[in-house]
Amino acid sequence: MTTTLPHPPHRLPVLGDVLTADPARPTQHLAEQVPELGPIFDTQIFRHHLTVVSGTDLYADLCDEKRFGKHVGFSIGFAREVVADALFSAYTTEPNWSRAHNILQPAFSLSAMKNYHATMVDTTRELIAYWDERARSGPVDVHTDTSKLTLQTIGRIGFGHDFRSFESSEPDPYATAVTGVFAYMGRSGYRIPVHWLDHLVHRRTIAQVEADLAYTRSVVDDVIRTRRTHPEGAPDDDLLALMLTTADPEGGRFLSDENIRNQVITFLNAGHETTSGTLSFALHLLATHPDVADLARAEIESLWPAGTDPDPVFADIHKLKYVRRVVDETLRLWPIAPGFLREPLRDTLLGGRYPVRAGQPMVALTLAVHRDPVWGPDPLAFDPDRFLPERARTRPPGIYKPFGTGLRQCIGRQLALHESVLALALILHRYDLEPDPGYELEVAEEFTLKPVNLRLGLRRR
Ligand code: MNH
Repeated sequence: MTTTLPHPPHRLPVLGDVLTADPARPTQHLAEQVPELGPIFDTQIFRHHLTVVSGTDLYADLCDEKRFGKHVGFSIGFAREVVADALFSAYTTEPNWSRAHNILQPAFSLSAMKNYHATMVDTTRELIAYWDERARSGPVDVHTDTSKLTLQTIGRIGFGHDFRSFESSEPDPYATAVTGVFAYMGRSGYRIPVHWLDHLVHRRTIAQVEADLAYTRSVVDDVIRTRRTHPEGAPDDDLLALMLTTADPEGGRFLSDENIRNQVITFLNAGHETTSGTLSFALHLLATHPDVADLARAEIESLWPAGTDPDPVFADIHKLKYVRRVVDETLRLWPIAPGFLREPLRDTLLGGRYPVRAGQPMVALTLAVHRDPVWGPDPLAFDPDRFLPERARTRPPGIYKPFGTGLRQCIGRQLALHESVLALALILHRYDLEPDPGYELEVAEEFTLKPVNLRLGLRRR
C-alpha cells in the first residue's frame, strides 16, 4: 500500500518500522509517537501496514458503524490460531459470530447480573480472607491476587467450575497458562515472518506456548465433560448451559463441540484478565491518591458502616456512584484494552479529509484519545469527578470507549463493572492501602495492559 500519511522515522525496506517499534509495549509506544506523528499515521511491521488513529474527531468518526466495522487481523488474527471463530475473534460475517452472540446474550442481561451477584460477593470475601492472612507478613502481589479473584468468579458464574485459586499462594496455573498463550499471540505480529527461522530462534518459547495451550485445553475439556456427565444441580442458564443446551433463536442451529471449547477459552480469558487489570490499576491509583480513596470510603461507609461486616445487596452497587467514577476514571487513564481494530466497509474519507480504502487495517488508539487535551488542562491527573454527568456533558461525544464500539463492543461490560465496583468497595471498606514508596508504575502489554510487580501494603481498618 502506498500512503501519504506520516510514518515513523528510519523506515526500512522489507522490515518497515520494526527497528523503531517496541514489541514489549506496542500501544504505549504508538501513543508516545502521537505528538511527533500526529492524529493519524501509518506504521509498517514487515509487510503489514496499520493506520493509527488518535485524533479525537477521527477516532469518533472511526466508530461510525455505517462506514466502519471491526477488523480481524494482527493479534486478533493470531488469536484465531487458538480459538478460531469464537466470539471475540470471529469475523462479523461468520455464521458463528451471530449464532454465539444470540445464544449467549441472555447470560449478560440485567437479571443474569442479579443471579451472579451473590457469587461475586462470596468470591470477593474469599479474596479478603486470603488477604487478611497474607497482608500480615508484608505487601501483597496485587495483580496475581486480583487475577485469582476474577478467574475464580468467571469460572463459577460462567461454567460452574471452581478454580480453587485461593488455596495456593502461587499464581493460578490456568491463569498463567492462558495468559502466556494470549501474550504470545499478542506479540506474534513481530515474529520473524520466515517460518523456519522463527521456529529456530524461538523454539523454547514456542514449546512453552504449546505446553500452555495443551494445559488450557485439558482444563477446559474437563469443565465441559464434567457438565455433560453431571448436569444435575448446575444452573440451566449459565454460559455453559446456554451453549450446551440452547439453539440460536434465529435459524435454530446449535454451536459445535469444538466451537464451545473455543468459547470457553475465550470467556475464561476475556472474563478474567480484563477485570483483574482494571482492579489492579484502580488499587494502584487509589493507593497513590489517598484523597480519592477517602471520598470513596465515605460513600462506602454510608452504605455499610465502618467496623461492620458488609452484606452487599445487588442494588447497593448502583448506589456506589463515586466508586463507579473511580472505575470509569481508571479505565480512562489505563484502558486495559488500549485500542481496537477497525476497517472501512468501503472506500471513504475519515473525518471528511483522509481517504481510506475498504478493508484497510486501522487501530482506534483509545490509550491516546483517553489522554487527549480535550479532557481538560491536566489530562493525566486522576480525577474521578470528570465523570460527573454535568462535566461529562461538556466534552465531545465518542471519545471514551474502554469497551470498544458498536456491534462488536464488549458483551461483558455490565458484568465487569458490577464486579469491579463491588470488589473495590469491599476492599476499601476493609483495608487502608499503603503504596510501596519506591514503586514506579510499569505497564506490561500481554494482549491487555497490566501493572508489573505492583505490591501494596494492606492495613486492616
Ligand atoms: Mn470485553 C470485547 C474491553 C471485560 C468478554 N471487550 C471487548 C472489546 C473491548 C473489551 C475493548 C472490543 C474488542 C474489539 O473491538 O476487538 N472487556 C473489556 C474491558 C473489560 C472487559 C475493558 C473489563 C473492564 N469482556 C469482559 C468480560 C467478559 C468480556 C468480563 C466476559 C465475561 N469482551 C468479551 C467478549 C468480547 C469482548 C466475548 C467480544 C464480543 C464480540 O465481538 O461480539
